[in-house]
Amino acid sequence: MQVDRIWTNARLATMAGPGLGIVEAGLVACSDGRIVYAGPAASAPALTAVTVTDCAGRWITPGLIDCHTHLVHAGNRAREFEQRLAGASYEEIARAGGGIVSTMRATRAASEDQLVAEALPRLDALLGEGVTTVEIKSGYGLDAPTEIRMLRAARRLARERGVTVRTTFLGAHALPPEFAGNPDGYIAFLCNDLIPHVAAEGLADAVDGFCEGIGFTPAQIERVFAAARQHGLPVKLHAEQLSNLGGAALAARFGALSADHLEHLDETGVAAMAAAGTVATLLPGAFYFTRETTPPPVGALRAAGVPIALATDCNPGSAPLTSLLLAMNMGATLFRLTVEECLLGVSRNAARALGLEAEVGTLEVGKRCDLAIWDIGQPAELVCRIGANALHARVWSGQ
Ligand code: DI6
Ligand code: FE
Repeated sequence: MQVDRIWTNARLATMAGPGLGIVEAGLVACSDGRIVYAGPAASAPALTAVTVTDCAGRWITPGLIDCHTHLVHAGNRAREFEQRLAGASYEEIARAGGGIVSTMRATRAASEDQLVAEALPRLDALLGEGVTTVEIKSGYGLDAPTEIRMLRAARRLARERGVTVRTTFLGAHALPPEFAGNPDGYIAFLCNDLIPHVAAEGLADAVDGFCEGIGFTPAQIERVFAAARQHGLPVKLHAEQLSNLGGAALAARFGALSADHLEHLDETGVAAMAAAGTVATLLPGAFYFTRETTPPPVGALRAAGVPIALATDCNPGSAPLTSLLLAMNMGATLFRLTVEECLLGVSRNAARALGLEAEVGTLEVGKRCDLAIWDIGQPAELVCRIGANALHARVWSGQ
């Protein structure tokens, strides 16, 4: 068989199971940007390729997937970081007009070019660790022009770099000043104007919300989800981060791709997610940065068979984090996830949290040839080490 590229002499963690799907003496072959073989070299068909890369025993995993980020935004909130060090809480700062609304002001003032320029170094930090797919949310515009500009900037990032971008509309992130005292009016604006517009322009691949005391109520989120469904968009939700409002169960009722954060998730929520096949996306960077003390109920999620994903939550307020490798380390140390759970959480399960399980997330025939090639002796090193980057090479779509 004639193919475009072959990687030989590699050890594979295919993430296709069982466990990490480990293959010693493995080989990956690619044609037209797709994997045409991934497995033991000894069982491969006879192959000829234009380019053959000898991996010299290095490990190959699927390209990593960061399935929850707020990568596109303007400015930073280092000042609030100092306030929190001096004792103010995340919620107090938000209620005093800081927090999400302060990033909203900076983002509204930024052009699309500026948003792209500010996001690129953050994106490059992720790509430098082997990320090949990234989800990017809106939610710092909170008005029509800026929400649309954020989503366009996110789509543009995919043309600036070799990376797959999935965009998520997060209009229901915070209440903008124009609607002070009128959250239901803002929700009506989202449902009647902005979601139809964003859907018609093909700017969003999913719809998200922030279901929280400082965000929106389950009843308000339900209206957003109904509008998303009407326009054929899947949903996901920031749920149970600071308190338990039953957001995860609501999301599950709408067949959500994922419910995210989940520190205060209860058994009812776990059962609803398990029944709906909703992925639990855990964000240990936000847990760490806000100095949360209640970890998500990992044991209950595990017992119920809920797939677990891990992401950076890269945002200027609660997780100024651009390292998915560090997110894995925190998932293990802070949430006691196993190495296997961490690695599946940034590959196969992260793909599922984006509805991309048929496309990416494992080394399997037919999937996009997105690879991360690592200078390591065993996969656990990717989770164990802090501040190290063992990436040797990154391949997106066979390139
Ligand atoms: N939860 C979070 O952790 C981020 N958004 C959300 O809904 C924080 C966003 C910010 O503080 O800017
Ligand atoms: Fe978030």
